[in-house]
Amino acid sequence: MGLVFTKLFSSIFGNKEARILVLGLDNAGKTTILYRLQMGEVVSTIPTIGFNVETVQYNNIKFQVWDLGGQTSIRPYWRCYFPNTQAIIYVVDSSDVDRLVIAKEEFHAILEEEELKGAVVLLFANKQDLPGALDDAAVTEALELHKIKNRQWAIFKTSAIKGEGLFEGLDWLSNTLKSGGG
Ligand SMILES: Nc1nc2c(ncn2[C@@H]2O[C@H](COP(=O)(O)OP(=O)(O)O)[C@@H](O)[C@H]2O)c(=O)[nH]1
Ligand SMILES: [Mg+2]
Repeated sequence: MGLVFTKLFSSIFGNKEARILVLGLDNAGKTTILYRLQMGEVVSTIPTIGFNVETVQYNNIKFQVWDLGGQTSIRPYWRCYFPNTQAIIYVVDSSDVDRLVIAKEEFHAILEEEELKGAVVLLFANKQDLPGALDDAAVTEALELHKIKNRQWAIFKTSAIKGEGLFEGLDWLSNTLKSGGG
């Protein structure tokens, strides 16, 4: 995947600083995806009052990952990470049906953020290998994706463990960013 990543993303942003946020509830599979992409060393930091941010830097592109949900007091600190964000990759545990409502609320709250208004959204309906996992259509409905306005988005079925679907999603993302989205 490291090579694939180079191919897809090396020419998109030129020398411009770019940020791609990988977000979702804890246990969705975000960290697994980050390692799967094999773009470089994952650096883990706890910058302020206790939320963990994982960063992989690839040329001028920063991938940054943290868990949504939980404490509302730390949310204002998230905003430090919003400027220059071209894309959000939102990861859902498709087998965690009980928490889909929370996943939906967190997702739409993020989309409300002023500094993220221009960001393209790629959703991963992850953990498709697990029995009982909802498919992309069911996750689309549960997350009320039809409510997304004025933004390019797409959802892909993935299994981060098996490495399935990730490339297809990133391919869509790079093409969308190339054609001026984000
Ligand atoms: N079966 C299955 N397990 C997964 C998948 N992706 C992640 N996991 C597992 O789910 C757990 C949480 O993954 P992690 O990447 O730490 O989630 P994060 O909290 O979003 O960073 C770990 O035990 C992973 O091995 C997947 O596609 N299928
Ligand atoms: Mg993690």
